[in-house]
Amino acid sequence: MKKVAVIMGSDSDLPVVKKAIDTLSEYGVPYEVHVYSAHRTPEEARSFSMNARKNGFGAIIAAAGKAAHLAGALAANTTLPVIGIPVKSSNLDGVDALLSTVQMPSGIPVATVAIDGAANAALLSIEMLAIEDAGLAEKLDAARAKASAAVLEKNRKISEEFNK
Ligand code: RP5
Repeated sequence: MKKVAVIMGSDSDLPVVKKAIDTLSEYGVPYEVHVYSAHRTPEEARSFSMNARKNGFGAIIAAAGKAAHLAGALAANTTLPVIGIPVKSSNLDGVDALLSTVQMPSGIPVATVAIDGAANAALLSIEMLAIEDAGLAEKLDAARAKASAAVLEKNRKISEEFNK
């Protein structure tokens, strides 16, 4: 199976990024986690994404806050899909990072999830790997079925209480 790269701009992003790591672990998807900053370690960030495909990665998750250009900088050097997580790490509550990450000019896409949306970033990367992996697709289907059943059970309880 291809690996997923989880890159964060700073170790201060880890509490958010942890949900992505946990989700990848739950699904048994192999991953690597690194701290590479687009502005503090631009060479390392560039080198990682340039070599990511040949190093066995299938997708890259990039988490950054403030003037968040990490996802775009990684996307500039690879044609692997890059998923950006805008991190809420500033006085602007992550809106700065959201706009920086989502507003990529044409030609270099970054699929952007919600502010601090690390679990969805991991799920999206898993869906990408599941295009060619039936076992992974089955796990995704099972998780959706479980989530539906949980909501229906909540509906049953609420209906019992209020719809007499
Ligand atoms: C961004 O600046 C990082 O992704 C982090 O969200 C934010 C603050 O970084 P630190 O000053 O905590 O290292 O580059």
